[in-house]
Amino acid sequence: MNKELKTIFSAVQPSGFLTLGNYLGAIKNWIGFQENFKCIFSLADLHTITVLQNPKELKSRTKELYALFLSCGIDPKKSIFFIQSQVHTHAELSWILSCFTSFGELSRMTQFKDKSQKHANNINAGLFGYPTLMAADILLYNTDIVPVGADQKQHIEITRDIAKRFNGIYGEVFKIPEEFIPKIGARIMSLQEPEKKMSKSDANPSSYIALLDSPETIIKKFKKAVTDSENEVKFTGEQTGINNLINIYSSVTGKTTAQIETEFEGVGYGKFKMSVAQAVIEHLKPIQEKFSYYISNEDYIKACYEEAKEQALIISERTLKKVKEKIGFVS
Ligand code: ATP
Ligand code: LTN
Repeated sequence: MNKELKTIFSAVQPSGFLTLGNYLGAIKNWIGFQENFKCIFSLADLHTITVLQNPKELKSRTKELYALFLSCGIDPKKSIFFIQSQVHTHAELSWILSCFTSFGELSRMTQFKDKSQKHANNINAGLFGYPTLMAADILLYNTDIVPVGADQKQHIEITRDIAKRFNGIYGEVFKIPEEFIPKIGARIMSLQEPEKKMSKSDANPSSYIALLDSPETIIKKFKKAVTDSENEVKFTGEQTGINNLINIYSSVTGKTTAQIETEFEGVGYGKFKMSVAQAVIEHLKPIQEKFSYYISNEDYIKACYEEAKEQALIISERTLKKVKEKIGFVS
C-alpha cells in the first residue's frame, strides 16, 4: 500500500440485513475509493451490542455481512476490511478517549436521543458513550476522510473535537479527520414513513429494501411505498415519498432529477414505482449472484478477515502505543 495515499476509514454495524440506504449512502462510495486511497473498512460489532443481540444471530450475521461487502465490491487485496471486535485497540482507545469527552457533548448526540427512545428499556452506558468508540475507530488509523451517510455527521464532528482536545493537551498525536457525505444517496428514507431514514433495524420490513431481497419482494415493497396524492413525478427537495423514490432511481441509474422528470412526464406514480423497482433489481442482481458464491466459501471469508485483523493491528497498535506514552502509562 502506497504511503503517500490519503487514508479512508469507515464502518457499518452488523445490526441487521444491509439496506439500500446503507448501500447507496455508504458502501457504493467505498468501492470507488479503493483505487485512489488507502482504505480501511470495518464491521463495527462492538457498536452493535449497545442494543441486546442474540449471540448466534450476531455471529452468523457478521459473517454474512462480510460476504455481502465482498459481493458489493470491497476488495481484500486493495483494502483492509476487518471485524472490529477482533482488534483489541478499539475498545482500549475508546476508554481513554471517554476520559476526554464530556457528559454534555455526549448528551447532545441526536443518535443517542433517537436510540434511547427506541430502546427505552436498555439505555446503557455503551449507547451513551458510542461516539468515543467511533472516535477511536477513526483516530487509530490516522484517517483523513470518513465516508458516511448524513446521519453520522455529528459523530465525526465530536471525533474532531475529542482529537483536538487531546492534541491540545499532549501535542499532535491524532490526525483531524473530515467527513465525506455523498450528494446523492446520503439520506435514503423509509418507504413507509418518508420522514424517517431507511434503517436496517426498523421493525417493519416494508420500510426498507434489503440488498438480498428477491425481485418479487422488491416489486411488492415499491408498490406499497407511501406517496402523496399528487401523482406527478416531480422533485421538490422536500422529505416526501416521491422525492425519496426519485432519489433512489437517480442513485441507481445515474440520471439527474431533471432527466427523470422528463422521462416520467405525464406518467403516474404506479408506473414510476415499477421502473424504480426494476432499476433496483437490475442494480442488485450482480451483487446477489456474487453473494451466493462467497457465502458458500467460508474458508476464504475467514482467511480474508484473519489477514485484515493482522494488518489493522499493526497500524492501530502503533497509534495506541503513542497515546499511552503521552498519557504517562508505564510501558
Ligand atoms: P441501525 O438501524 O442499526 O441504526 P443503519 O441502517 O442506520 O443501522 P448503520 O450501520 O448505522 O445503519 O450505518 C451504516 C452506514 O450507512 C453509515 O455510513 C450510515 O450513514 C449509512 N446509512 C444508514 N442508513 C442510511 C440511509 N437511510 N441513507 C443513506 N445512508 C445511510
Ligand atoms: N456509527 C456508525 C458506524 C460506525 C462508523 C465508525 C462509521 C462505527 N464506527 C467509524 C464511520 C467511522 C453508524 O452507526 N452508522
